[in-house]
Amino acid sequence: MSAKIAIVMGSQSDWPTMIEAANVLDQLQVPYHVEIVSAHRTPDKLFSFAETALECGFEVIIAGAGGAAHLPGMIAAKTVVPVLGVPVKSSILSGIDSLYSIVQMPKGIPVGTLAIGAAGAANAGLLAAQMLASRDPHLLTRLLQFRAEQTQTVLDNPDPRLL
Ligand code: RP5
Repeated sequence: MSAKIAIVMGSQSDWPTMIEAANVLDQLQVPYHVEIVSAHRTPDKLFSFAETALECGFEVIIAGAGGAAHLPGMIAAKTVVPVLGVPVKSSILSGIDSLYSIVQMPKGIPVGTLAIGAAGAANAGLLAAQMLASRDPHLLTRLLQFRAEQTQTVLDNPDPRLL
């Protein structure tokens, strides 16, 4: 089955964060495409990736970047495929710069912005899967099972001192 989700990131250094999105999709058995696309270092590749995203069959793009994080917004400007932006935690400003760069899109070009760092990447994977699940009953079942297991884990471990 060809991938309907693309996970792109600005740098190899974003992978330890963005692997969280990949791990969630692996767990849910959802195929994905993964690739480094830098807004600043490979701007022409960014344009060609975004311009061909629809014909490639992508239905959601997860884009992670840090610092002056233009990647999600620039991809969103060049495609109508929904873009989920993940602010990667930067070393100097701890990802506040990434968050502000991604979340403050001007009216007309939306980017769905997640939390900074690993939680944001994992949630981007979950959100992307949820966006596909309305047309995939098997995926919907796996998502509901994921939720049920998560709930049960908390219920089974009520004493915080034991973990
Ligand atoms: C951004 O610059 C990347 O998304 C990365 O988060 C940040 C730093 O990149 P490297 O200098 O580690 O390659 O474009």
